[in-house]
Amino acid sequence: MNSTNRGGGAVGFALSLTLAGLFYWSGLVGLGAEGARAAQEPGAAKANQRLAGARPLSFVFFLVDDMGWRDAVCYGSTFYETPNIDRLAREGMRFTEAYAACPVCSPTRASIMAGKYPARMGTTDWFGAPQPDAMGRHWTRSKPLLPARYLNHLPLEEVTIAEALREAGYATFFAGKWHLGGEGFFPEDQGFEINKGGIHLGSPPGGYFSPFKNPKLPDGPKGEHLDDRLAAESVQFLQQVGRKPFLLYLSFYSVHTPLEAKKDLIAKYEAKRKQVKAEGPLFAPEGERMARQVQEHAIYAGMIENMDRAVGQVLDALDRLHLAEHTAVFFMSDNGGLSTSEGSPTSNLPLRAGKGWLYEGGIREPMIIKWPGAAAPGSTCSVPVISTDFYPTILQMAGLPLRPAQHVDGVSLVPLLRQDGSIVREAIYWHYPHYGNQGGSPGGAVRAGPWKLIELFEDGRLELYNLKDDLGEQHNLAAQQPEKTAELHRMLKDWRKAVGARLPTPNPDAKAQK
Ligand SMILES: [Ca+2]
Repeated sequence: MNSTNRGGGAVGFALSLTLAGLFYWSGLVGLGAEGARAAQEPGAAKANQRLAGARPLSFVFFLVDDMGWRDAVCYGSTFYETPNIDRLAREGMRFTEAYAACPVCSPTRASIMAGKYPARMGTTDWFGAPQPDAMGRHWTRSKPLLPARYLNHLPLEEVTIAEALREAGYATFFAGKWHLGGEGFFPEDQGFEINKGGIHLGSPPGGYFSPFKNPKLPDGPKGEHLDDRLAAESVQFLQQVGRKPFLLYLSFYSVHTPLEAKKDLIAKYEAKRKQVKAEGPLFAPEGERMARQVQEHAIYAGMIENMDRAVGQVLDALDRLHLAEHTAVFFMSDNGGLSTSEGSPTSNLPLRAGKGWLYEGGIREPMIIKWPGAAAPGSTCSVPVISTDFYPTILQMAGLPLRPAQHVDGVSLVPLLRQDGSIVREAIYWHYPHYGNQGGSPGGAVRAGPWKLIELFEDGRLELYNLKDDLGEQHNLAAQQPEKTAELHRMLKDWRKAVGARLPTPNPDAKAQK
């Protein structure tokens, strides 16, 4: 708002005490010391909230579309350039084993909003994918299974994280890709006061350059880049939000197809590509597809860098407006990098496969949380976590009461962020009863400790991997470890029953299998 708010609650409180004159300095010192103590103690968010005039924590959530686990320098990319995401990692905690709830878009998005597994809500495929009774012309029409029917919107009955924060007095702003339902189910129907560009579609209707052809985002000057526009809208929101706590949810359309980037960035990475000396082949077989093995796609690299710049514009605005110290920043992608179809622009190596697959390349994500004064800058966390966890984490960070009946599949990450405790969770589960456009077949998976079991529904095949020894999921241990395999399979089946997961059914039009 203005410079008198620079010091946050302590200064505001102290200034109000100038009216009382006599107690001005004692008030300032007393509150400052208490605030400092509270910031070092567990539950500091709650303690801070109790301080008269203390400023509640605000939230910025960056959700990138289709960004792979290794698509940032801080996650090991040597081709892409991501100085702003890397800066965020230096200022916060970087999670190395963070998962999306699904290997495709909408289900993961729903899991963030609701704190529930997609299987529990029935939102198991990307919204717009063909339903089982509409497979007539689909490429999977002769496959052994008909996919499960899925719900094609996030139900209004779900109290989203945006609704929970709005009820608590937060300003709520959405920009970018929604893909959680159409008319009646837009961001403004799910707790966001402002919606810039969120519609039913999963890719930008006019591509990445204006005219955007987006009914929720007026076209900009011809050629304006969508990332730049979404960042500018976000910055404008920050300039106008005043002292109200806020949720700014910047959900990039990038780096989803269509593969389009600014000319100068393409040229930059075309030149860089010529210097890349790839060891081994560019592509290797993955099922019936070929998976990219080397990051060297110039357009995709340009998309990554442009998205990263947009992240930087918002981070810079937080600094410039003196909001950064009161704002937690989240960064995540909704599914793995696209490596087996639609141009196969990235490689997720050392992870196997990519978007649309239950292997790690499809579900393991870059994930960073910056929590000023609480999460150690530059720290990392290797505890497996999942996109359902954001909901209770944000509530606890804000000092708001948890809603366990809502975020039933989430666990608050606050003890991990504060490095003063651990989280209790038996396992993480996935259920994708669909044929992915990227070549994956219907299946489910469970991760418990280092173990991961994948069940493929077409033939009931089970694959067991020890991720500690075999991050690339190259050695199926199911035959060697029958007891572990049976244990995890039982857990997966019990979980499916508990959440009411829908299964695929035999396809009467299936081609006879050999
Ligand atoms: Ca996606």
